[in-house]
Amino acid sequence: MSEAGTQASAVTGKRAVRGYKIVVLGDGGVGKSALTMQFVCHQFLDYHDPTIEDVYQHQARIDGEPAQLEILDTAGQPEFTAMREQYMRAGEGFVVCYSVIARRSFDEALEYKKLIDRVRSADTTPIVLVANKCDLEHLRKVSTEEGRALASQWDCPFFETSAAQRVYVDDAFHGLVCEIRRREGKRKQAASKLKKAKTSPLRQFLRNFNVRKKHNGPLNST
Ligand SMILES: Nc1nc2c(ncn2[C@@H]2O[C@H](COP(=O)(O)OP(=O)(O)OP(=O)(O)O)[C@@H](O)[C@H]2O)c(=O)[nH]1
Ligand SMILES: [Mg+2]
Repeated sequence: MSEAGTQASAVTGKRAVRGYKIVVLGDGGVGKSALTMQFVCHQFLDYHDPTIEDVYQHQARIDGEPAQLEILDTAGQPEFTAMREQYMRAGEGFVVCYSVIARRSFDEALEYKKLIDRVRSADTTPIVLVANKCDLEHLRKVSTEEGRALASQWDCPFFETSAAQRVYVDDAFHGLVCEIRRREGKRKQAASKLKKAKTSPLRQFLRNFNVRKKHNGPLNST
């Protein structure tokens, strides 16, 4: 069993575990449900039952820190995509998937990213790019280099996965949590810098100086 499954109960009850709202996106049939099922239940879904919307809860220990993941497995089929903008607003991080055997799904991944950027109007949304079905090498239509180049353009981690063979599945989900934490850390650092700047010795000096001036009147007055 992987680290994700075994260490979950060890952290329960000690202190509040940080929750992460994760959304799995991508074209129909790329393997979103299969990846999610492999990650959460260690089972391969070997048939295609188009998803409308499913939510999974999963506890894991990621980089030594406990995490409670709420994973939303979304619909790739266009007839079920009415809620798309709502969950794009609610999600904290996104697993954007395509299939290495379907060129169209790679183009669709770009469309999903555009939509995320439009809905969230920020370039700091945590994302991982996932190229699934890498076990089907003989049917490959999208090269590893193309995936890597796209991820570098998006400034996000990239994983080639196989839900069928459980290749890099945990890494992709864990990678997203690390990405959320990294960006959160950056935000906190920036906020604390700003706070420090507001109370810098120079600001303090100027504030005191202005108070003195108010009390004593202008310095050159006689
Ligand atoms: N060989 C192989 N087949 C896979 C892999 N992942 C998924 N599949 C198969 O691809 C088909 C579609 O998988 P799903 O997980 O249902 O795809 P989905 O993205 O959830 O599809 P929608 O819910 O319709 O959006 C199924 O028959 C899976 O068994 C993989 O890594 N390798
Ligand atoms: Mg599905």
